[in-house]
Amino acid sequence: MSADFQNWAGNCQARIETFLDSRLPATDCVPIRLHKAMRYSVLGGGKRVRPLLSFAAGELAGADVGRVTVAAAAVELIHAYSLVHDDLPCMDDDILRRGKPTCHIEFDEATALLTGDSLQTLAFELLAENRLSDSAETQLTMIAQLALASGSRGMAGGQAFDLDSVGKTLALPELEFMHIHKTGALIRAAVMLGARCSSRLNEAQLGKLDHFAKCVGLAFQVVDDLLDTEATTATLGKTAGKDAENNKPTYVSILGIGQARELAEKLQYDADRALDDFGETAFRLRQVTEFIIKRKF
Ligand code: GRG
Repeated sequence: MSADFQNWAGNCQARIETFLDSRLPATDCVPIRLHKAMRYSVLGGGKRVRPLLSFAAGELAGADVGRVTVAAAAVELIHAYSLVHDDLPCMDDDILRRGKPTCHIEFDEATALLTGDSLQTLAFELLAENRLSDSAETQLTMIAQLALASGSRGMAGGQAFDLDSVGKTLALPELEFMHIHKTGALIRAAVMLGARCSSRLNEAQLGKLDHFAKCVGLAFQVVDDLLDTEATTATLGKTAGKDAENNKPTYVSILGIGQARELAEKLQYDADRALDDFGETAFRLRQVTEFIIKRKF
């Protein structure tokens, strides 16, 4: 990645870290164990891919960076909650996340459950108590969009489909349906909330951004499946090879490594085409897409 992108991404990551640090309850605030677990699960780790997408979409739309920071933080909190719950014994039962013990290993299962719940509600608290748009109606649309993306018709629904698919053979459209919900819905919300912090884009432009985000969401998952096969636990900071171990259908198990890599590149191409009308204003979104496709962890 270019030095310019690394510099920009580093600034975005620092901004989101500082904001989350300031809004997560302090560890001397009761209930202390829960607040420690929340901070443990959110701060000091992760690639912050979803916030990067929000910031890049916000830049394209000419949005106020303070507003985008709130929206990006809300999306990241939902993401962090999903990881904490996904690692629980009743789901993926994992012991390593972001290079350290998962929340329920470091604390306990009940605390991990409450941590996920509390991160989720904190996300909506942030969206409700900060001004994100000049239009109150748009702000409500943003809140509804994140709720829809997170719930049973979005991420949680995709997770239910995923749990149900263990040991089964899925056709490619079924796998795509699962990932459009499980991973893609939140990535779409990250892009759209960032863009909606400005009122400059019309519905047709928002539609193009949404199509871009859909392609990127799927590409993210294809690359995730490839990394689960090709990368090591040390590089990923989470247990590698879990999909095959758990007998889960993936893009690699269905297509093989070569075709899965080709699919990721085709999705990157489709994502880029969706941005054509935005010209140079979309260059950060193109860079974040490149980062998602080329990442090694
Ligand atoms: C428990 C409601 C509920 C949902 C869980 C998204 C999800 C559904 C689970 C996450 C498990 C997982 C490994 C999914 C595959 C794609 C994914 C979201 C990977 C992790 O995201 P990254 O790579 O993680 O952005 P970092 O740590 O960089 O933030």
